[in-house]
Amino acid sequence: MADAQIATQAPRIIRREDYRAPDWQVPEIALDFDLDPAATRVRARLTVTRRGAHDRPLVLDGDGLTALRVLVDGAEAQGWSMDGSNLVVPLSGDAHVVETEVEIAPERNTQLEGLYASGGILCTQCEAEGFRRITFFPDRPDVLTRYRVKMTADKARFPVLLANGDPVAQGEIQGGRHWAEWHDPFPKPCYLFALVAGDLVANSGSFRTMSGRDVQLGIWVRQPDLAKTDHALAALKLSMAWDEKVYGREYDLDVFNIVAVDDFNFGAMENKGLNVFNSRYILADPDTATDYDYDAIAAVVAHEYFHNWSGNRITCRDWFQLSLKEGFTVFRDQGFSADQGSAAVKRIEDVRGLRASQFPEDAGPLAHPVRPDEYIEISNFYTATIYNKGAEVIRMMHTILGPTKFREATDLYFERFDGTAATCEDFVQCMEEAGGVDFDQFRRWYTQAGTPRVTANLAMDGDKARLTLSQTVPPTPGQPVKEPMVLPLKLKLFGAQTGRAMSDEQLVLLKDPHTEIFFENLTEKPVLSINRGFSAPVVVETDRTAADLAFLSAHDDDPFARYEAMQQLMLDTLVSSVTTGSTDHDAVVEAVRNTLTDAALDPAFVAEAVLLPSDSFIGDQLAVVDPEAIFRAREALRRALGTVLHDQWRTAYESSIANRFEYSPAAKGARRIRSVALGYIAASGAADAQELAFDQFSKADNMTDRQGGLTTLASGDSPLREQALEAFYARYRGNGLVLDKWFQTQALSSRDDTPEMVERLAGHRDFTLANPNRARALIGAFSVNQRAFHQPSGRGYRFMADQLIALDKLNPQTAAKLLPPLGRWKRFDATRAAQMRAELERIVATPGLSKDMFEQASKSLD
Ligand code: B3K
Ligand code: ZN
Repeated sequence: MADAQIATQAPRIIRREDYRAPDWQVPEIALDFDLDPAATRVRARLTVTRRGAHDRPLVLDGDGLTALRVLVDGAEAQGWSMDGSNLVVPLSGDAHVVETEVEIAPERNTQLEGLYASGGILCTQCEAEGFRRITFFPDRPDVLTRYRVKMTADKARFPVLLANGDPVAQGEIQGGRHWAEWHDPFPKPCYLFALVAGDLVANSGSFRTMSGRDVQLGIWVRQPDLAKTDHALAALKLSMAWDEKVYGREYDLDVFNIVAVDDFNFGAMENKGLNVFNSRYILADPDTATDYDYDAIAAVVAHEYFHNWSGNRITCRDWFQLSLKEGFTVFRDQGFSADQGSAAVKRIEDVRGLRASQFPEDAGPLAHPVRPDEYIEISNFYTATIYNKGAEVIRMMHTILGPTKFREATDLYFERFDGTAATCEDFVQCMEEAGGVDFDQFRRWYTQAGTPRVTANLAMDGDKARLTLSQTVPPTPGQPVKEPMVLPLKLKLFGAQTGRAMSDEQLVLLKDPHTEIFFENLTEKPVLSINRGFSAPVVVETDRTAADLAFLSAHDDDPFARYEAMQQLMLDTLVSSVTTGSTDHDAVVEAVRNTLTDAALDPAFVAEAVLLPSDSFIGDQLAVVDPEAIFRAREALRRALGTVLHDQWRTAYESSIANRFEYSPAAKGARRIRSVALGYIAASGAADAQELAFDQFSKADNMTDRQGGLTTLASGDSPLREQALEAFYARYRGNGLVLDKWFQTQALSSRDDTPEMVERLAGHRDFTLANPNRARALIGAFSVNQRAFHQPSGRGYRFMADQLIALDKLNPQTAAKLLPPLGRWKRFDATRAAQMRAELERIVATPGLSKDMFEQASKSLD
């Protein structure tokens, strides 16, 4: 671990308002790597030019580096010094060549930032500030540089040497070593630098761009994984074609390589021409990957590819602008995925994800605007707010402008800012100019944190109706008072008797705190369908009755709104069970029956629509979360649904049995409804449910069905449970990605003994904190298992804090990312809150805590 990462007393706060353009630019760099896992020599030759009239020295960021040599224009540099971990070089002229040499030890890099080793592969991760752990450099995204990279390594251990751009030369030298040189013609910030050295093989392909250039594609993995790369390669080609068709953007280099590694802090990284991926987002075959995995692989491959324009060709001026590339690129990958299968199901999944991760973030101690104003550690800001709320903000602009003007606006943005480091403001201005709109007030989406709440009440008066809309934005840390937002709300009225649409869908831009909208000449009582397609990322409260919601769940012509009405009906029922003890399940049961027996519906949609809201989403609706009561209420409703609709679940289960695995939207939908039906059959307590699950588990020819069976068994208490877990372990013990599922499935179990079981699993021989996927599979999954994590004894909190303290010593970034569930103490009763706070205090008091963890834990205590 590098000492420089350790927080001193008061870590420095970086503020957006302090932004200043760089003093020195670096138009060119030549890097020379003498690669060795234990000791890698890095020589850097920077051409630097003074920017503007000033006499400030060149300051090069470093983190844990010792300068072995510093040269200026070929001679030993005079008067250079260290300022903390940074190298300061006084320069007299306006242009110089500065050379440095350092030595680093990739195999000892457990933070997985900078140059590190993963399973015998040497690879890099530089975003956001990892390049400074490789060499001295102005490590900020507004310094754009052309890179020439030479790598020399042992040929037997590292036969493949890759870097950004195109390969330009290679050769052999004595002692079994070889070298390769790559050149990237596109100036880029250093966070997009990458190199990989390893014993790798490629699944190769090619893509002809719309202007007729052929691009060589390679998905690089270790030999045994080669057979699992076809899906990723196919997804890459689809993404390249989609970006041409939908955004008019074509790839710009002659090669595009992706490398998969097992140890990675997040999903993947969009380095120019050389994406590095967490292997879980590349490797797939039917035996080891679920449909969810297949979809996620395609989405992440697309996301990283799309960054080539939204992120790389146009990058961020500073890290406060992170959502400029991330929000926009998530919006783009969502569009891609929607076009590959069911757009409605994709929207449902995305909204569910937003509610599961972003809404709680916006309501908690770590809430921050889409464009934050300050941070201590930028790695903590790769959040659901920056990514997913950021994507919703782009989506709202798309909704307001309409597809044609939106495309004109993105064309303008790409043309105007290509090759530069831009800001969120630049993007919004392009939207305004091309769209002919005024986004003055809309900009608050970038500055105000918190999820807006809308109330909508529809009152009937003769043949007229009045819709009253109000909005508020709750206070968040540092922002006690909020201004009204611009909320694009799609709405429509349906006749309660006939089910007919009574109006066209209209887009209302709610800008004021209160607005009234009138409807005339109504021939029957209307039912309100609002925020259709989830047109604004807000919470909507209406005075709609259970009957209204049941009606919409059966008759709305927007599939998302149908889903939403059903969710609201379920949520209202569950909240009233928790708060009043009511056990009236009839409205939900009948609505689910209607959906389940509606032959016109896509089974994939049905499977989503009949799922109950999660424990934690139910908790989010309550003033104080009562995990036990929520769990009981949800289980009771599940049992009622399982029992009353027993025959329908059996029919759904049996009619969705496929004979052979196929990855198609229809086959995926069948598998999805099958596992959902199995869950309800088990919830009914049917005598044969566990056998049925075991049968599905044992006979499955694909991981989706196998894991579906295992998930049901893992929450049950039949002897088949242990048998299945053992069989699964024995079958996949050599496959890390599948073992992650084994850990995760147990951590998500609804059994009473899950906390003890998770503690035992943390001592399992296959558990390690050194691998981020494994840490997330056990600790991350456990922390979102609401009832288990919040068990009244507080042992879940203690366990979590112990694990986070241990992980922080190895990998601060991944540890800090896992902290938020422990920080939400304000949402719980006094006893739990005190226990959670005590663990947060223990974390903050840990000697040598990273600044990553310090920021997350100390902010959570406020
Ligand atoms: N840009 C990277 C994320 C980097 C995270 C650094 N802590 C992957 C992505 O969003 O595409
Ligand atoms: Zn991204």
